[in-house]
Amino acid sequence: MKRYVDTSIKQSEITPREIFEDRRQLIKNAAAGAFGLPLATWFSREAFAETASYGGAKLKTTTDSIYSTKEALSSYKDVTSYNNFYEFGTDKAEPALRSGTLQIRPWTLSVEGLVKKPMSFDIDDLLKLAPIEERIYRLRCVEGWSMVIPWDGYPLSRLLAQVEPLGSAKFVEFVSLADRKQMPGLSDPVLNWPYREGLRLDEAMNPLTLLTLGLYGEQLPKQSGAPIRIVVPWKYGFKSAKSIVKIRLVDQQPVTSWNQAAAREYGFYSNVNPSVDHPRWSQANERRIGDGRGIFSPKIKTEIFNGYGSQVASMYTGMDLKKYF
Ligand SMILES: Nc1nc2c(c(=O)[nH]1)N[C@H]1C(S)=C(S)[C@@H](COP(=O)(O)O)O[C@H]1N2
Ligand SMILES: [Mo]
Repeated sequence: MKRYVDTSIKQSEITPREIFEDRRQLIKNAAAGAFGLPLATWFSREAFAETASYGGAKLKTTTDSIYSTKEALSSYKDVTSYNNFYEFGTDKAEPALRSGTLQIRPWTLSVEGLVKKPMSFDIDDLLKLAPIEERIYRLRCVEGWSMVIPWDGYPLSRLLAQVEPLGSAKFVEFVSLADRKQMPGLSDPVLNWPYREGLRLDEAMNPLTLLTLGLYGEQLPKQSGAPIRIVVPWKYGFKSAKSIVKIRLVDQQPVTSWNQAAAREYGFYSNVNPSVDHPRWSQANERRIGDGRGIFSPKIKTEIFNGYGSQVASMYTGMDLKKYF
């Protein structure tokens, strides 16, 4: 695990976190059975309560099953405690432990660039802009694991319609918040901050691309990208930018943080594709996290476009997916 030397954190702020980590160790020991069964169940409920307390208010959602998978859900606990959110550290446990400093109100999302009507939206207005649907999507991380998550949001196209993209707009750029005071991971130059991602305009307009405000029926927990993130289920997880503050419509393919960090490893398209290996590992299989089978979860075969081919493959006809990986 990576160690942080973060000079932006005052001594007074370190102490509670260390206490918290001691407590986690206690909970881990308990979960491992060190204190016998009755206490172990109490401690694991306690661990759940601590991650759950990051969650926001309840959302009123409708269920639109045509976009949802019927596979077993990854547990709320796994969805909110095994995360990639490098602004809060590179270890999977760190976002849940360290994102408490993120300020999610007030929050403004600006939508600008090649649009007829550039607009800024307050997060509480975005919650009311369109009916919120619950969609159960697979999320496949480029690292080889996946989860099944009930996301709450509405198609990004609903937001883009408001600003009226110009004919010259060809791509959409997403920019995440980058504030050292709120995000301790920014002291690590592992990525070029702010976190930036992008899609081609037709990908952004695809009905699967979800402007995401919640999960499991509540507003997004901080570690999941509160208060607003993108979810693009047919692409590797890193395309789904968290805690975004800006959406820009542009005429050139935007520079993205992961592509900038290692262009050979993380292409702009990054469509899930079992037949295009990552330079350092195979992408043929994945391990499903949080389906209740723990470490006994068998490897499953990764599907082209993460199983969403019937809805997205036509956007790539004639494209060499090995070249445009
Ligand atoms: N801003 C930001 N967005 C991000 C990341 C990140 O580090 N920073 N990690 C990405 C990666 S690699 C994945 S797999 C998903 C993980 O989403 P989850 O933690 O909600 O499962 O978020 C993506 N979005
Ligand atoms: Mo990822």
